[in-house]
Amino acid sequence: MDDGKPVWAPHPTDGFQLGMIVDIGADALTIEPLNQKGKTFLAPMSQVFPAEDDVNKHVDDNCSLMYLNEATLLNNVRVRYNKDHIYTYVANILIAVNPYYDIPKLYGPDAIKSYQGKSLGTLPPHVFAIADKAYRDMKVLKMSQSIIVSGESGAGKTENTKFVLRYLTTTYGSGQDIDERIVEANPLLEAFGNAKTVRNNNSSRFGKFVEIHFNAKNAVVGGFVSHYLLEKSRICMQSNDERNYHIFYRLCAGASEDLKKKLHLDSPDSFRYLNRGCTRYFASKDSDKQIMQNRKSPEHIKTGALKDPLLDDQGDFNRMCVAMKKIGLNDTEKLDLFRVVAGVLHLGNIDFEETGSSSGLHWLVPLKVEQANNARDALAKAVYSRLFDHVVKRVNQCFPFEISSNFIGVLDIAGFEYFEHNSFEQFCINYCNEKLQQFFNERILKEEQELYQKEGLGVNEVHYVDNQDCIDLVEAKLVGILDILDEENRLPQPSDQHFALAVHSKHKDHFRLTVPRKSKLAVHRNLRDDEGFIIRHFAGAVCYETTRFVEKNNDALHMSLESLVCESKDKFVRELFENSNTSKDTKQKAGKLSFISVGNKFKTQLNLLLEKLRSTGSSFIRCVKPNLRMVSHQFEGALILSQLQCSGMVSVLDLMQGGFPSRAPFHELYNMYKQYMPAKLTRLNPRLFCKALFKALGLNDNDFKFGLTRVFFRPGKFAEFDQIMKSDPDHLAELLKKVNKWLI
Ligand code: AD9
Ligand code: MG
Repeated sequence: MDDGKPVWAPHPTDGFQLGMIVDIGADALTIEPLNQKGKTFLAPMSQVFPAEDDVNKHVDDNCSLMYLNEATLLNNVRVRYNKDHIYTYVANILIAVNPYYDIPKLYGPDAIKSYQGKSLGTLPPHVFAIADKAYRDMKVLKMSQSIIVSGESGAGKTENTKFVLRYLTTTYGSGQDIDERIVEANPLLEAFGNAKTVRNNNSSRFGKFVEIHFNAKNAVVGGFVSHYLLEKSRICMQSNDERNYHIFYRLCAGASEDLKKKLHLDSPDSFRYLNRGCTRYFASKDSDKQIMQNRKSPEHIKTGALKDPLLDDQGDFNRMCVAMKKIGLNDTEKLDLFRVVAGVLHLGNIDFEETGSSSGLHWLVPLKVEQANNARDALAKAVYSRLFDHVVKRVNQCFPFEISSNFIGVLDIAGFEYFEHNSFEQFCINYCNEKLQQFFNERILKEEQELYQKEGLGVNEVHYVDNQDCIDLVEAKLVGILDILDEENRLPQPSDQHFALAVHSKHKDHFRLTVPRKSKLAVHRNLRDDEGFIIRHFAGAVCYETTRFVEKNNDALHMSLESLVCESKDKFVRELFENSNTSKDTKQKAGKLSFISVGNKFKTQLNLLLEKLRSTGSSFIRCVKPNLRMVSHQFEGALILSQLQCSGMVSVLDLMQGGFPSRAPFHELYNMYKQYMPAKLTRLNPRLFCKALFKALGLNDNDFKFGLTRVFFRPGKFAEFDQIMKSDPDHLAELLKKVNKWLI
């Protein structure tokens, strides 16, 4: 690298900065920043990268740069972002930076039209191009496709998912209600499953896989939504500056006077579950006390999250009602939903007093005040999560399909999470991300190298860390953390401490697991061994605090409450619980708290999802959050760099640097271009045909390689080739002459 040219060296906030190497030590380089002459610093060798000659140049596909590394990728993404080019390819992977404002015309009807039928790379990078590729692959390969959208909270997953759905239904719809319904289902799902958090004003608190189904003629025939892990703790309690699910506020703000009267609705301040006052009433656990102490003054509660100037609850209510109508919900169904939502709010306002006598609420009395409060909250969570299940089920009924040939599925699920305090929710979501990362590795890295090998290309092997050991640590039968937790849940007196100790004792020497006390990795060294564990994930080490793991892993209601709802006078409420997973086993244990495992249900769902993903062709969209302030035109390099690293892009770049990311089978090229060729040439077999063509085109030998069944192109070279073939008739005419001559 030391050829007198500037290099990229680490920078604490920008990610990388340009500098000159002024000295080379044993394992560190001395760097002089270009913009701070005379002021040198040391940088580890492994974190200094060659820079492109022109650092202001940007390219659509990062693979067409000379040097593929994390610094040139970050720089390319930065230059593009500053010009509103928020999308960038790394071969077939799409990087999408959240612009935090509406870029004019980026998603308009003209844009939608222009991407139709265009192969990847012929137009500027776009989420529409990925959607169209998935569609074309489905059609040509007669195989279902999936698009995996990932990224941290607020990175733009849900917005990009919606663009994919809109693109596919608009472009390849059947012109019937169904197209619109697939798009209009979103406002309803978001009303019940999204909330304002400190990271995103419209944060999805559940994961989803949306399938659009197509018939044999490749037109849209219906859809199906699967959902994962709705965050239940939010229903009863929210952190500072966060809100409960949108629907609660929207209903309070948007319901007609009539409806408000009927449902006894008032302003959100009057409900414990919305004014976040619930912890005041049962702050007996340390964690709750902590939360209470962190809370600001009551004034803050009034002006803060409840009436958020950024959110228009009333307008959103009306928009949601329009969406409900469009997807075919009638007034009764609508009222059913609203009634239960209001019911949850009223439930939250129930207070308990220690009376010593058996008067009061029949089902709840034998408990202490704290226990009764907990039971009330458990009931509220159960009712709301059943309601959410119902909403998804109802949405699925509005775009049914009988015959489907193939589908395109879009996965919108939270990315790797690493907070100051990490609990069961983060544990589950990070486990999920380990599985998805493995799938990504399989598709992008492993299969790629296997293909090179099979085709006899002799490319250097790229090493990447297989994370099967981490996945096993979580999901292996009996010894995996999920099973250890279930075992704890089944004990007569389960405890979070006992669970944490069991995890440590079963995995004493596991490379991926360590006790908080010993770790240099985590800020949580003050945590005791029976209070948590640290897992080394592919994207970094995370310390999980095991307080409440046992409680959060249990989906079962106290039997008395289960009977209460099952005997409800309200038919709709009864139905919500009718198909609940209350097994016979549960019924026999009447009176006791039975156990339904949340973790293992998620594991089963996840394994089904991965099985499905493995049976499809796949595309990846990596969403990136440019800054923590949620504002436009602000590129925080270091923050973005760590997201690119977490998403596994770095190993991809390593692979691409030495590899051939685009390829095309001989017969495909033959079919694609034979119409432009003279008869003499088309009589050749596809392989010879391609050889003749490439020779005649005078392509640079370094740009491609002939494998056994296909041609491989260097980063960015296939699009160039395709361009020449399709768009330049003069050149083509010249070419034909050459080919003829060469054949003779
Ligand atoms: V979370 O994990 O559900 O908390 P997401 O889904 O990754 O998160 P989301 O798609 O909700 O993030 O995007 C956050 C906000 O960024 C949106 O509400 C928009 O205001 C903004 N956004 C995201 N993508 C775009 C875009 N392509 N154009 C304009 C955007 N604004
Ligand atoms: Mg989202």
